[in-house]
Amino acid sequence: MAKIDFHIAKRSLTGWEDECGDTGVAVVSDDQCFVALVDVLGHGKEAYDVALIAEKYLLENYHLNLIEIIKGLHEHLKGTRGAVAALCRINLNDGVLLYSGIGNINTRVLSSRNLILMPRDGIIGYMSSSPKERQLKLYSGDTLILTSDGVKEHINFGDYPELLKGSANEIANNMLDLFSKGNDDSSCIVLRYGI
Ligand SMILES: [Mn+2]
Repeated sequence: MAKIDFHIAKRSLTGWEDECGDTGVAVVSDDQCFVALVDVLGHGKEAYDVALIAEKYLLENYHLNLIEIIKGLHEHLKGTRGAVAALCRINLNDGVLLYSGIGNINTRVLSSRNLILMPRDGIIGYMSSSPKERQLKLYSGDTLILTSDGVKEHINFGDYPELLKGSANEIANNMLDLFSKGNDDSSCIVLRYGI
């Protein structure tokens, strides 16, 4: 089974932990790792409250298939301001990564390759959209990075040769230090595969 190192970093725009509308979930169970990044629309206390609802839903339902999770979360968040989210499940035996995303969360696999996993448009809990699942294979040395739209989207990782060399914790925090836009909550999940 592949070893992994992962970390969730998030910062609210205001600096208060209970005013962050971004949240991340990571669960390792048996030979699988589930990670999800959620960005509730807007920011502040109201967004934080919805983020907690989404977080709880994901922690209770992470074992379902990704499409079911997104559909369930959509129902669960109806009546709220809505959210965008990206979900990944990684099989630690063969490196197969399943991905499904709705809305503006940036999901990348970096290594020798530089892959971007494209979400479908929509807002979970508000504007229904039919989620799609995509599959790819992770190889030893790959780094999966999810960022909310409070983080710059176009990053030339070649300009930051040291960035991907740290632990998941260091990479996630450096991503926010370097690339937070400063006008929204910002968050980043980093998962290093096969270290
Ligand atoms: Mn945002």
